[in-house]
This record gives sequence, structure tokens and C-alpha cells, in this order.
Amino acid sequence: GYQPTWWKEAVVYQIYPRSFKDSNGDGIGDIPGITSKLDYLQKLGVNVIWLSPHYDSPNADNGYDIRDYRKVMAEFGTMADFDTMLAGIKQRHMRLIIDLVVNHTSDEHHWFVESRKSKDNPYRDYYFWRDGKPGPAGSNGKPTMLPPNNDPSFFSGSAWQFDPTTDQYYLHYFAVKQPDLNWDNPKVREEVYSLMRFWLDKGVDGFRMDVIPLISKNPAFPDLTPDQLHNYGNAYANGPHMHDYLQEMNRNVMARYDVMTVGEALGISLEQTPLMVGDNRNELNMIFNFDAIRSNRDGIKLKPFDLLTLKAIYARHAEVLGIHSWDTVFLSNHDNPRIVSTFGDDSPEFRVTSAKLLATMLLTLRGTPFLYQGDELGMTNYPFRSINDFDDIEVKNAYKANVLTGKVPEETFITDLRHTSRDNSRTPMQWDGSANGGFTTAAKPWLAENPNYTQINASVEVADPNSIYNYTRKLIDLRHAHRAFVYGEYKDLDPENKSIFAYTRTLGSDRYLVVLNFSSGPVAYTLPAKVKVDSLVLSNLDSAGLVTDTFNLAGWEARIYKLR
Ligand code: ISL
Ligand code: CA
Repeated sequence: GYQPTWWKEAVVYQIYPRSFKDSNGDGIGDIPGITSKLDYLQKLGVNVIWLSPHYDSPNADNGYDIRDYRKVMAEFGTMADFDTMLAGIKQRHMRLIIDLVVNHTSDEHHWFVESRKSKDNPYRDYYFWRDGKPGPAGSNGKPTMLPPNNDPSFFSGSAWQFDPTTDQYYLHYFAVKQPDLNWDNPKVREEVYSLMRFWLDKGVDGFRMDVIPLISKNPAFPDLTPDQLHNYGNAYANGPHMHDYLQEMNRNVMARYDVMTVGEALGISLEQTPLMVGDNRNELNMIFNFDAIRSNRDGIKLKPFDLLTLKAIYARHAEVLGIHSWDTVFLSNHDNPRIVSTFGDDSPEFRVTSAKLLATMLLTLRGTPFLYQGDELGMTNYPFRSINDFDDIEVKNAYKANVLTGKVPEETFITDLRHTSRDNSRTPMQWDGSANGGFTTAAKPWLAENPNYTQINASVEVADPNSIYNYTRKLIDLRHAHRAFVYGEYKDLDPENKSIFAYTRTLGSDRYLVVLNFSSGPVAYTLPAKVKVDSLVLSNLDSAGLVTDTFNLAGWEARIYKLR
């Protein structure tokens, strides 16, 4: 069976600090704000917090562009504030993992400021600098300059930026202000390991590693083929030394501490996953695969949700990862729209029930569950109307590249982004019914609060025994109380059923059944003859008391049974 460890048994809660809680009235969430809400998190029952970047940053990409890895972002507070927060987390028997963003830095990081100065600067090789390619002759008869290759940036345009100081281009897979670090330089790797130790020595319990599969590049930078251009994330991932560097990092850093690591595995297939997280690989503990969370997406367009596809993904995970590779379960984060609006039904009729069903699934599937802030309240997507309502650099750049050039009609663009924009999940937490949802005392938060905060907020939900918050709390208790939900074998009872997701988790004689109606209409579901129900453990509707072999499930009903 599995080797038990704390991070397998954890329930993780992601905090996006900018949007969590503002303590000083400047409209921006901050670290003292987080500290003031630790009791709320402890009561919910989560035991690991993943904090999105809290480091000094000019915020081209909300902190995913780091200027100083050893400093706290001034808007978020001071190092003393961080230490107080960490102590408060430990006092409550919770743990903290922080975001490690080391595929790239900010262009304002001291290393890059030096690097761009001259070709022989000692920091030149910390980044990728290349000559351009001569293009066709321009209007003045002289050849124009083209980027070194055709790599696109995730945030629109070329991944190469020309820098007139030395007449060369530098690589940036993300924004122009996020130059990629050159991991082939051993000095860069030592710098990274050293900054990791700096935070671990303070007592943090591990890292979520941003776009970690991109750290190793082919230094020849060949052009991508038309096929590769279709999914350039896959082409960028899994470079020639990725596994060497992760193993080196593990030897130099992780092996010396009791830590949890989770890699954001952009571009890694399920088949490649055991090579990163296998228990004899000494690389990472677990990764985020994007197969499930993007199963109803086609770029920025939403595709209809298909339960069969989702079930097939979870079945394949169990098969491919087996008992030697640990998994994650998540359907939301700061890069994706709200879970209930995307995988549930956020209409007034079904928002509460479907949000509870999704929580039931996340907290009973195999793998460490990750909840995103506000999911426990059933927070929804934001009603974006115009480009001015957005903040995200990904949206702004795509608008320039696609709408302003006439390639995509404005209305189509806004409609798509209303469903898929990252800003949907970045609107501030809805703490209570007062102005700006109690997030800030400023007249205006950095990003508008969802106007539905008057109904959907923590103060109402903590007090209501039937709220999504209190239901999530019960689920977390249940997962912590029964190891079958953590280490139990997973079996999908009816993979071909289009509206019902029914599965068992079995650890020795401890057996549970989870039945989820992924549709808004009533469905009758008959259990396979050999599955014998003992008693109802938890349900998101109170109609579910009866124990029979045929369940009459209401729309979005979810039930957990103990089996005989
Ligand atoms: O969210 C995406 C598209 O909508 C992804 O392409 C995303 O950019 C990708 O998963 C990488 O995400 C991570 O690195 C980015 C940062 O903007 C994201 O917030 C972060 O999660 C660059 O650091
Ligand atoms: Ca603040």
C-alpha cells in the first residue's frame, strides 16, 4: 500500500493574497489580512495553506514576476508580518507552502538589470540572450530584424524581446517583464537552492512550483513545427535536463527538510507524470495535471461539460499513477474561472447544491485535494461587460493582439472571457454584506468585488448550518477521520453513466460509496448487486435518508454512504 505522510493526508487551501483580506484600507489584500482570518481557516479544517507569491514584485503578473526573492511585497506588508502569519499558522497546527516562481524573474530583478547591461556582464548567462535573424528588406532597403525563432509567448506575441542596449533578444515565455532564467548555468541553480533554503529555514513547509516543467530548454532554440505551435506548452515542457535539475534540487534542498512539493505541470502528460512524482524518483511529491480542469475548455472558449470525459480522466489517473505516484485533485485556482460556474450550475436554483456536490467529489477522490479561496462559499464568475472590467495581463495582451487588430470581434472576445478569464477567481473574497464585501475599507478595491456579495458571503455562511461553508467543513472532517478517503482504492462503479458519477473508496474493511448526480434533473440509479449499503454518512440534500438499492436522486444531489 501507500507510505503514509502528512502531505498525502492534507487538505490544501490556496490563498491569492491580493484578493483575500485588506487590513490597512489601501484596497489590496495583505499578510496581516491573512493573519486576521486564520481562525476562519482553522474552523474550516484545512491544514495546509498554499500562498500565491508574496515576494517583492512590480506586479506585471500579480507577483508571478519576482524582483527580490528574499523580500516581502511592500503592498502585502513586512517580513515581520510574514513571520507573525507563519507563527499563527503553526500555532493552529496548520502548515504553509509558498509559491516558487523560478522559471523566470521580473525584468527588474537585480540579476536581469545586470544581465542586460553588456554581453560580458557576469550575470549575462543568467538568462537567454540570442541574436536576431535577418528578415526581408524593409522600406529603407536594409534587412529587418526577426526574433531568433518562432516561439510564441503565453501572453501573446513572440517569446523574444529585442533589447537595444546590446542589440540582442532575450527569452520570455510569459510577459515581456518576465525573462526566463537559464537553468543550464550552475550559478542560477545554486541561487535558486539558496533562496529555497532561506524560506525553509524560516519554517515554511514546502513549495508549489510555478511552471516547473519549463526550466530546461534546448539552447539551440529550433523553430517549432506547425504541429508544435498548436500546443506550444507541451513543446516547452520536459526539456533535456528537467529531471536532472529536479533531482539535484531534491538532493540539495528538499531531502534535508520535511517538506511538501507540488509542481504546476504545464505541458506534462499523465504518462510522463510518474517520472516526476514516482516515489523512487526523488523529484517532486505531486503535480497538477491540467487534464480535468481544462476538460471543458478549448483555448479561451468553454466547451460543454461532459461527465464521461471527466470520469475517464480520473479512471486513467488511478491506472497510470497506481500506488507509487501521488496525485492531486483540483478544479479551480487563480488561473481558472470559478468552480461552481464552470463545473456546476451557478443559477439561483442550483448554486448551493451543485457547489456542495463538487466539494463532495474533490474531498473524496484519490489525491490531495486543493480548494481555492471562496470555493467554500460558492463564489461565482464575475459579470464582465467590457475590457475595462479586467485587470489580467493575459486578457489585456490578448485584447491588443486579437481585438484591436480586427481578428476577433470584441463581443465574442468579452463573452468568452466572461466564462474563462483568470480574473473570475481573482475578485476579492466576500467576507460580509457591508460595502465591498468587507474585503476593504477603501472606496475601491484593486479589482471589483462580485456584486453578489450581498447574498454570498462568509458571515452569512458561517452562521448558517446548511451553508456550503459548513458542508465543506463536514467533508473535510470526514476526510481527516477516515483514511479510506486518503489511501483507499478507487473504483468507478458505472463509467458509462452520462449523469451519475458513482465510486467506492476501499481500505481493508472500511468502504465508502459516493454517488453524485451531475445533472439538474432527477435520476434513478440502481447500485450493482454486490455493493451493499450500510448507512448514509453525508448528503447535500436532506431528502436522502432512505437506504435502498435504488436511489432517486434530485438534481445535483450528492450522497456518501458507508458500505457493508
Ligand atoms: O492560465 C493560463 C492560461 O489562462 C496558463 O497558461 C498559465 O499561464 C500557466 O498555467 C502558467 O501559470 C503560472 O505561471 C504564470 C502565471 O501567470 C500564472 O498565474 C501561474 O499560475 C507565469 O508565472
Ligand atoms: Ca492592504
